[in-house]
Amino acid sequence: MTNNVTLTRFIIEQQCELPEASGTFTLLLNNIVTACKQIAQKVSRGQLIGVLGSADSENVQGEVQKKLDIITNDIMVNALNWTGHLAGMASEEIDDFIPIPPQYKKGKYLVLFDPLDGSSNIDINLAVGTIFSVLRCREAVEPELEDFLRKGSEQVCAGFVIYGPSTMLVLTTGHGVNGFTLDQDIGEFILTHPNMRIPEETQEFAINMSNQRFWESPVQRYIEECLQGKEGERGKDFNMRWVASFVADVYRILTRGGVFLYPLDNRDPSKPAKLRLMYEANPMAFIIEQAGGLCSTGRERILDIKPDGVHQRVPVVLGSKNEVERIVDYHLSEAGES
Ligand code: AFP
Repeated sequence: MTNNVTLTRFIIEQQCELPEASGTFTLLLNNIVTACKQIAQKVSRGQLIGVLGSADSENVQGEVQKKLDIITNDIMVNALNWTGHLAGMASEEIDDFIPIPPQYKKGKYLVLFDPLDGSSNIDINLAVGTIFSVLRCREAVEPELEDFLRKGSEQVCAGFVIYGPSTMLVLTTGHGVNGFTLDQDIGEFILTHPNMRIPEETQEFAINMSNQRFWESPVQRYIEECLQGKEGERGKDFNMRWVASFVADVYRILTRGGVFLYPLDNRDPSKPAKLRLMYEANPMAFIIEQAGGLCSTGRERILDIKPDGVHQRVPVVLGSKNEVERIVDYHLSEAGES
């Protein structure tokens, strides 16, 4: 325990180190965190308040929505739209970006979020989470789509809250990565994991093996070498994990290293990738790089991608630096580029 530094104290102390800071960002972050506390309460109550199961509707991705997908989306929108800090929002659950209602003052930030990542796990009581990304926006204008389509390297903040055995917030504003545990008794996030760093080496990979026949050859090669263990090319045995909840797999990698792959696959040519760039890959890439790891599509740095849509999907390879570099090398050498 680090002498009970609350999130509020932590972000105000960070703000004090930035002479140009107006305090607006600190207030915005506090609003986002308050929304996540409300989501934590709904998720933990589960069937006691009848929020599990399907909503019998589809989102813009054509995916069946869980009741909690809709409930958590509404919590995020209603916790942020009145604050006067935002020019607009975007959500996995909503087709177009979300403008600020005319009765509220607009601000200079955009927030993009997946309100409940891993929601296919909610009915089986596995960890799920909220992922958010904060961008700056042109001031005193109605935001347009182009204002949202910024490279991940332009994010001013990224974070996620994992609703697991503990409710934890992982946050970066570009000055390292810090983890906070929700103290349910006082309703405050407490700094418990300062300066999180990812080991450069690992012996643990995360991938959905059921898609193996659809992968490109560099990924086939990498996973095959891992499976060959110490008798094979790698000379060491590997362990495998797959939670099918991005926040849970990423949090594990932040705490003990590892490599996560959701690669391109040719299962459905209309959806060659699964994870969404703007509110899943980009915020996680910012966090992973700030913790000393790497995040790539296999061919290019995620944070360098110029988005062409709010719901654009990308292949993701992230985690321990040396493993990601190896996987990228396999992709580039196959293309004769390394
Ligand atoms: P859901 O939010 O629909 O559960 O999707 C979760 C997710 O986007 C990401 O959190 C997981 O890493 C990935 O999908 C799991 O995908 P598979 O179910 O295809 O393994």
